[in-house]
Amino acid sequence: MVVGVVLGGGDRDLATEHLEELALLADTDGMEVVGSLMQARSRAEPATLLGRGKVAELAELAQKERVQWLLFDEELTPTQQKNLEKQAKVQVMDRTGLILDIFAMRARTKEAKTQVELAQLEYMLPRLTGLWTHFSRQKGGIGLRGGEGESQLEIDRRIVKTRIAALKRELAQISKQHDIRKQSHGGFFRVALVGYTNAGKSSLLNSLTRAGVLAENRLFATLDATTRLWALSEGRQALLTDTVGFIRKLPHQLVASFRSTLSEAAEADLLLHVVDLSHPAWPEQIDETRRVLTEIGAGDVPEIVVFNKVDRAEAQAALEGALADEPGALAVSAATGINLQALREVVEAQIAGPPREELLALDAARPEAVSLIYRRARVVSHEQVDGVVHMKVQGSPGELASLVATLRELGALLAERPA
Ligand SMILES: Nc1nc2c(ncn2[C@@H]2O[C@H](COP(=O)(O)OP(=O)(O)OP(=O)(O)O)[C@@H](O)[C@H]2O)c(=O)[nH]1
Ligand SMILES: [Mg+2]
Repeated sequence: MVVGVVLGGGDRDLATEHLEELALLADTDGMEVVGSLMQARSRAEPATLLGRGKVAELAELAQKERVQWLLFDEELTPTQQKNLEKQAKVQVMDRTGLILDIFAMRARTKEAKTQVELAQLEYMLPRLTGLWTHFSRQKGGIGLRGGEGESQLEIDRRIVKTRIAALKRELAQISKQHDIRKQSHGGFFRVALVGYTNAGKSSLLNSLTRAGVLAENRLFATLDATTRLWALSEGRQALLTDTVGFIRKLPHQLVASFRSTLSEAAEADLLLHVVDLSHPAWPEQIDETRRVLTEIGAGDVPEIVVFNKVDRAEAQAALEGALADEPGALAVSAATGINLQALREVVEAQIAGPPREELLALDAARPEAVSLIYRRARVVSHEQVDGVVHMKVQGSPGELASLVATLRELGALLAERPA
């Protein structure tokens, strides 16, 4: 059963929409939603979020409907969660816990699995109390004899902390290997597909590059970044990367542990921000996506909004207003191919783009890098101070991006910033 709380005269329609999304998350996690309940309160009850009467009502409903989980859209403190479980006599999880569970279920690669486990343990650590027995049950061996006393708790905490440290080391190792792999992007212009979960990012990657990645009507179908070569006109190519989708209240533990996967967006030359225009909450989904992009350091990467699923009637109805709201946006359908050629052209124009200027600092002991710059961009100024060559260069965004990438690969670049 899904439960929502509207606090202090908040927007009820919005809360209903969030509750519907929570039900969709539950479905993705393999649960069957048997009912939903919404309560308006002036403020949260510190101990139980809801009032005593409402909790009793929930307990009764849960028993009648043989509910196994109460899912709260509101974030619960560890204490609230414990108290609710005790009083409603049924397991309680909040949106964060549910999202973590889905990620755990969907993780396939070693990296994704490590990232999810880290996020789960970070989430679990403050919730490890005598009453929170899921962990002891899961790991079997920990609770040796019944007593869930103070010392047992401390042992559990220590085990979790040790594991967290080990996972962090493992991830650091994996991300080092990533860095090596990333350097070999060969100076290609890099485009990343970003957006709310289920917007159609993987479908677009498939339609544009015949990638054959999994696309389905489930939340978080994609947990790993997939990169494919994207053939543009006149034999030119760019790299197109599919990324993990975002959602409202994406757990900060996940954002932190998925940093290396999410960095694909921060390091791209261009973001295609895919939006499901047939979804009633598309404006909020745009805001949420931009919020996460800022959080992961991708806020400054140029973005093209791509309204997807325009083959659907709901999207058609919203189209005119949406295009007026988001100047520069494009409406496409990954499913039917509408406007995909136009999307290609817009990206090509972006690669060619109006000329930009960059300031580059290079090691003066690398003259071959300096001459490379003269061959690949227009040099506006050039001076040398204390063994460092400072150059101001001009070129299209695509040219500059691939030039900078090449200089990095050569190990000759000391610093770089827009002029
Ligand atoms: N009608 C229609 N459906 C589409 C279109 N593009 C994608 N879909 C459907 O939308 C659902 C989600 O598509 P995905 O490509 O998996 O979405 P995603 O953004 O990769 O989602 P996550 O990986 O979960 O973040 C699938 O059922 C697709 O078939 C489209 O242009 N039109
Ligand atoms: Mg996907």
